[in-house]
Amino acid sequence: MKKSSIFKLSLAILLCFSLILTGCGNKGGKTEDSVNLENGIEDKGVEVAEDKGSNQVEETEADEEIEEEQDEEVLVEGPDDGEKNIGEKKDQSKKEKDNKAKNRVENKEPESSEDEPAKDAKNILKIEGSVGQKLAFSLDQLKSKNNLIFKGNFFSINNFGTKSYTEFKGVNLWKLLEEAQISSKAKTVEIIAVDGYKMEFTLDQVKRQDYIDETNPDAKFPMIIAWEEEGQEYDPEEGPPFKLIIGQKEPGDVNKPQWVSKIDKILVK
Ligand SMILES: Nc1nc2c(c(=O)[nH]1)N[C@H]1C(S)=C(S)[C@@H](COP(=O)(O)O)O[C@H]1N2
Ligand SMILES: [Mo]
Repeated sequence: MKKSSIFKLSLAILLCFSLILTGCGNKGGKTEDSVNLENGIEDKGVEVAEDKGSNQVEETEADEEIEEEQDEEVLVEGPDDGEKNIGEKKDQSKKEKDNKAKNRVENKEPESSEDEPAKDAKNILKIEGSVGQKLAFSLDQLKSKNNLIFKGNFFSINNFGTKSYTEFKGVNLWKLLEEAQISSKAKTVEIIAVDGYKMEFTLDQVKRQDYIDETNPDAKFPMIIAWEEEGQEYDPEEGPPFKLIIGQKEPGDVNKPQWVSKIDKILVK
């Protein structure tokens, strides 16, 4: 009697053991599936991040207009759900910053492996297209244009509605283009950055010398190519030390996305 129950018990244990083993086999399969699934998600995550990155890089005036519309929506929604929007904005700007940091790293990597003279040659501001004279300026050459220099505290709104003031020093873009003998047939001016980010402006927009700061009725700004921000020159190791700055066209104008950092070229069309 005892012996047979021990036998039954060991049979049961054996059965359990083999069930567990089979179970493990299935589990193993599932684990593989879930690894694949995770990879799938990870891949998608990377794709999204890359998409975002390239969107940002290839931001055009049309995109910017979409951003402006989105921003208007946010502003309209604002009073209804203030706190939530603020949270979302913070989250979005963080993502934006992360993306920018990512872009920066990606841009910097190939540079740092190259030799010094090539890097210096890269940091030249070019003016090309419908101009009587193709021009190219080093930072020092641009800084020596005393009669074109403008310094001011620019008010800005970004596409998430964040407002700020930033002091910039640089040259008056329209005066610089006059110096390059811009063609009387020219229609637009495109500002192109080394990362592919670009903004196109009509000639009237570039000529305008009275961009506003919605918070300061006395302030008037031209479009400038800045080399100094908050009293600090841009680090030439991080790319061309030239940034296009524009004030607001009218109150509420989301002007910050129109700024173009690390300018490679000004193309007159
Ligand atoms: N070259 C370059 N310029 C750029 C961008 C960019 O991704 N690349 N982003 C634009 C956007 S969306 C904004 S809001 C502003 C941010 O300006 P900041 O760098 O002074 O914060 O830069 C603009 N200029
Ligand atoms: Mo932005």
